[in-house]
Amino acid sequence: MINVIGLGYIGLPTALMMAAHGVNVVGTDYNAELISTLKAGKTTFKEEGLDELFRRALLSGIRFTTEYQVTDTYIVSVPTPYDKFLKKVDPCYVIAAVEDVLRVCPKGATLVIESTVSPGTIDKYVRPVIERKGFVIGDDLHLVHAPERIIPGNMVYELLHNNRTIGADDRAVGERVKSIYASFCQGEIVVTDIKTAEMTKVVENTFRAVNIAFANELAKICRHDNMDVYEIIRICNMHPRVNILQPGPGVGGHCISVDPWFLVGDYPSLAKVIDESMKTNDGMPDFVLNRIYEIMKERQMTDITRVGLYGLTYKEDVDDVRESPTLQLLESQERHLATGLKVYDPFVEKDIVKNQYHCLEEFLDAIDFVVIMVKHSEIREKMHLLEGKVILDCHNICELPEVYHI
Ligand code: SAJ
Repeated sequence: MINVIGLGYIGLPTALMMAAHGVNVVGTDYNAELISTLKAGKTTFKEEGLDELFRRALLSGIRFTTEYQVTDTYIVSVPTPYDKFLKKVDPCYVIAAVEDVLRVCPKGATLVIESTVSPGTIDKYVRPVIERKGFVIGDDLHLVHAPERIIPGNMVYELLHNNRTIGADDRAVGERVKSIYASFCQGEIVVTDIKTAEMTKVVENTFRAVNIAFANELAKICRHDNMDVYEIIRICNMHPRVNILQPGPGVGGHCISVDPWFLVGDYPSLAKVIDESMKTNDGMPDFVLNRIYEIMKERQMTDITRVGLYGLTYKEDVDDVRESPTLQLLESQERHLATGLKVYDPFVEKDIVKNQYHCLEEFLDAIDFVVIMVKHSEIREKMHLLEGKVILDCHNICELPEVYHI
């Protein structure tokens, strides 16, 4: 039996996927409310294919509880927040979960950590916790790091098809864990050591962050000299060895906007390109705010309350608002002692910011100037509703005439 600890954005789909493929799974989370929602047969966030996977996992007998189980394999998928000021990972939830596993696990159990951690975290924080409790790693307990790689918005497909990395001290243990993941994963599963596995995960997200920063920097250069960044990127990408990403209003989510900072925090004098890239991405919401003021001036608009931000989530067609560029833009506006921007997002049902609307038509009636912060399918399908508005399109998705870009 596998006990998956932490049933959030990664732990839940992983537990469901294993169960749907015949693995005996118990999901544990300390959040009793979340467990009762799952026990009531409801998923806790929106994701393509998740409800169907949930149905299959229930049929296969998955169980949910707040209790840690006595079993031979644990998968820890708890959050790893980062300290914004120190730019370092905070392993407190991982450590707490490991301590709780140690309270119940039998001798010889395997502990797999899926949570993203910075390189060296397992050596520095996890091993000492295990050793302090009197466990001999490799004998009483086997340690493995299997970082998750799935992308919100396409999690179910990527769980099935992505290649995976398993880091283990002992090759045989790595191979055994590989066979568990192979119960559902159709991609290649590489077995390596723990520190390499930690580093690969952070490097993958850093690669994407640096490349998005490059696109954002190009957007700024092109804005400065009135060139069309999208046309330039489109043409450059026709070169066989060029593949530039897209500029946007900022980088959100709990991964790409966070993980690269671990490298800057740990190697401040070495991670120069990464540091600059992260600053470029973090500066994008402010850049958009300045564009809003610039366009208002050009259109002789003075009332900021007639301006609306479309989209609050960190990217399209997900309900996750962590590190969202829209939230960053609103914070920045408040720091300048200004407020009044209206906001709407079809995926955010609760009120989380001021002046938030829950109906697209009402939102549009209340504004003259719309800023497309997130390219949800909804706005792509209903673009005609924006006719007659001043439009700042941060994703180049709007084909109406006279649209402004970042
Ligand atoms: N973005 C751009 N321009 C682009 C692509 C993305 O501005 O060309 C922005 C998005 O709008 C969003 C942010 O970047 O705000 C991040 O979105 P994303 O879709 O690139 O990635 P995430 O954060 O949803 O998921 C990433 C993935 N990592 C990589 O692609 C290397 C995923 O595979 C990881 O599992 C996930 O991080 C994670 O959990 O670490």
